[in-house]
Amino acid sequence: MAGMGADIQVVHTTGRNNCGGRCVIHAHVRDGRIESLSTETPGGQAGAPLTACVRGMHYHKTFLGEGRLRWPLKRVGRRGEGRFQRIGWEEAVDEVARQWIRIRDKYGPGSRYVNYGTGMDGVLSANRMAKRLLSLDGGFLGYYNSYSTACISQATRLMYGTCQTGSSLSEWLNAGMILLWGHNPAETKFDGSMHYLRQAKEKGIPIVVIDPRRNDTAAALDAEWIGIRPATDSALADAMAYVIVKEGLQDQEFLDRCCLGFDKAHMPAGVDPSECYLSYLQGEKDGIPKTPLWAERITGIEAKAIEGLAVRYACAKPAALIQGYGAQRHAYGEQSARGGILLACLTGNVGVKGGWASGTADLSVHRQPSFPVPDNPYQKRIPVFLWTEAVLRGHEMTAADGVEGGGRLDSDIKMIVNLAGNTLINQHSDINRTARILEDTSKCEFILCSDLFMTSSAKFADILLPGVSMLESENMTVPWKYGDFLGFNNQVVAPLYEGRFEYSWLVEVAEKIGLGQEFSQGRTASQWLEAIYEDLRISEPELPDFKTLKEAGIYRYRNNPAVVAFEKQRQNPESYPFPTPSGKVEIFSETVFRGRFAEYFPAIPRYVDPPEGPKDPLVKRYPLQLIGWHTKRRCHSIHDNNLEMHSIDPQCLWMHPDDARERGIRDGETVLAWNSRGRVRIPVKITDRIVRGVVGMAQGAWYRPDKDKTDLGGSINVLTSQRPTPYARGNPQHTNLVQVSSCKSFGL
Ligand SMILES: Nc1nc2c(c(=O)[nH]1)N[C@H]1C(S)=C(S)[C@@H](COP(=O)(O)OP(=O)(O)OC[C@H]3O[C@@H](n4cnc5c(=O)[nH]c(N)nc54)[C@H](O)[C@@H]3O)O[C@H]1N2
Ligand SMILES: Nc1nc2c(c(=O)[nH]1)N[C@H]1C(S)=C(S)[C@@H](COP(=O)(O)OP(=O)(O)OC[C@H]3O[C@@H](n4cnc5c(=O)[nH]c(N)nc54)[C@H](O)[C@@H]3O)O[C@H]1N2
Ligand SMILES: [Mo]
Repeated sequence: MAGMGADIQVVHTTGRNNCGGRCVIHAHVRDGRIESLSTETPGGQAGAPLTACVRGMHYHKTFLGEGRLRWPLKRVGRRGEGRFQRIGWEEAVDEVARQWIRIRDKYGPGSRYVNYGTGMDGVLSANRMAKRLLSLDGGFLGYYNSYSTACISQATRLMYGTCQTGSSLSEWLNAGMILLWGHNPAETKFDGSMHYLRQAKEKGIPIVVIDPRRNDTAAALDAEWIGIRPATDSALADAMAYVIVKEGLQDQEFLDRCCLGFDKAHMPAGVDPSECYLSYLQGEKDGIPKTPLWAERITGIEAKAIEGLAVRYACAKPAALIQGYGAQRHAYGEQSARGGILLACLTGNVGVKGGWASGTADLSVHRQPSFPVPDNPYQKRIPVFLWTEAVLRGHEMTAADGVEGGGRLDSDIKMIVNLAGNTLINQHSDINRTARILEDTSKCEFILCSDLFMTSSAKFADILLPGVSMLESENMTVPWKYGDFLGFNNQVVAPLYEGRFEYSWLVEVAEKIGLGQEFSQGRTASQWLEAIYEDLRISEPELPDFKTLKEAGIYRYRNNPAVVAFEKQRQNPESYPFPTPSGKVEIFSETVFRGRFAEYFPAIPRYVDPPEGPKDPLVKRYPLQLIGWHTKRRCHSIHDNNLEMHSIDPQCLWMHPDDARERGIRDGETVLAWNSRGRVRIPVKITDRIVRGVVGMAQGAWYRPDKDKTDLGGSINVLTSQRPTPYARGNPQHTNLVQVSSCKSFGL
């Protein structure tokens, strides 16, 4: 792991945050201190380079900088107030073990919950380690879904039966056209996406970006931008489908052979054929053909532009419609995701080189290692977004709330383990509501947090433990999404203060509750990494020995077969059915049609007006749609306390010039954005890079309330809602209505 030069030692390592990529980092260390970081230069690597971006190059300044938690803390004030007292590690471990058992015995194992948190996105994830111990000692309430892809993943599974719908990114270079739909990899990375998109541009492949903002990707690639009203993507998809069918440009052969429910002739037996998608498009039941003009009124995109886009996409042959996750983190996010998949099927771009099946587009060519968690003896699971509901009224929650594993939950959540995560407050919706729920110590009785900093979530801990960053501990990393490598996260410097890697104190908790040997199997964290790696080498024989991986910090696989998703299914659907109940791509879902969702969730990918969308009567009071996005200068909330990063993308509210003029707002002034859930004070940026009627701010800024609970940090989750999406029960964090005024009008 180390190369020597004068008295500088170079340690090769990789990042482990959930930031859309992994970077190769060379840490230059002298006398146990990091002097600087460097990274690999692009060019010459097989596949996409892993050159660090601005976040990676700031790891040492963020993680070893100001404000680190120094020692274990115990709450002394009201919960959430942020008053703590220093305690020793022994007392902390004692208290954790005591509550762990007390709560299990009093309320049952299903009252214990490990909160979503992705600060440690390595093989040794603090959450998986905690789940291992909980599983060994009776179980815990599990969750499914993520904050990232709840809607798109459920939608993709509904239509294709799997989320493995991604092909090799090099296939983009075979496309006749690329549509980036709610996708902004110039900021969100998605591993090597920009590497291939830049090559596609050089080849002259037309690239179109569909987004309420002219995002950084559109700017970087000088791509055509189609500005859409948020949460209306499936209306655009419907109208594009309408045009494609009207012009006879659909791939009828693929639809007939591989899809269910497009037209009357291909509907499941026993279902009224006019429930099919084509009947809906033509307005057979509602009398409304889904024409470009119909969609113009909903999406704000001119009918002519919709027509042109539809024809170009259908004629490009093959074309890649690539969905980010931005259009699905919405109130009817399932439908925007299904709309993209529908278009890929309609144009026959599934299972062909240079096409793209759309949907989640997961791709795994190599086996991914993970830290072993034994089967959870308590089998019930909630949708991850509903954990606040499970604190409030878990004992009432059933399948109607998305509970899996049978029946009602046995208990409310009484203990939360929140390690390396900020979804306890900052990253979950409706911060004011969440805070009210957590402040009540008679509801959730014990909250355990570990972090590096006093985040808004950490303030809600009863016991708060100081962790160690990626520069002070070891881990192994896998690609974020598409990548052909395995990374090693080497320790570079000694732990700061009394910080400890979560594994080491979890072993002590395990010992206290009599499970030391079962939990650790006698291994240190390092030994676990080695054992997991050796197991991986059995199925990935080209991997080098452990020492070689560690020294290099990265291993790039040589053997990377090119993948085209669903190639076999397309060629021979009889022998290789799609993994859905019908064996076909389910444009019409009988599961939905006959299921308990049918009342409020359609069986086909059609547009539905979402709550807090542009047609909600609430627009009279809150006339602006508010969206968020993932900024290049943070990984969620990480780096926000690194002031050096602020100038890279100052936190501000994007607003269209006409909306600003109507409100007498000037560029750069501080405004108040509010709705019934909360208030944020934030400087405004007036720009025609965002469509009219829409405002937006990057998600992840630290919540900093003043004494009236007005947030001064620009934290969007003060304004977002906890209303789950209809089918996935996902997070609708980009669908919000707000009003914005100059602070001056309030005398502020
Ligand atoms: N720099 C950085 N990169 C990251 C992360 C980070 O925090 N920072 N986080 C990583 C993680 S965990 C994830 S899950 C991914 C998230 O990846 P995404 O969810 O794809 O990222 P977002 O920025 O939320 O959304 C992408 C784009 O969708 C647009 N958008 C919003 N609403 C709509 C809509 O209604 N319709 C359309 N068409 N577009 C819309 C946004 O303006 C944005 O430009 O990013 C990963 N990469
Ligand atoms: N409004 C809105 N909200 C969103 C989103 C959105 O688009 N809009 N995106 C959602 C998405 S996609 C996601 S994935 C979630 C992300 O939600 P989180 O995973 O909660 O996001 P982070 O802010 O990255 O939180 C990581 C925490 O871990 C800490 N940490 C970092 N490294 C270490 C370490 O080595 N050890 C320890 N102990 N702690 C560490 C950091 O200080 C930070 O507090 O947010 C979701 N929230
Ligand atoms: Mo995410």
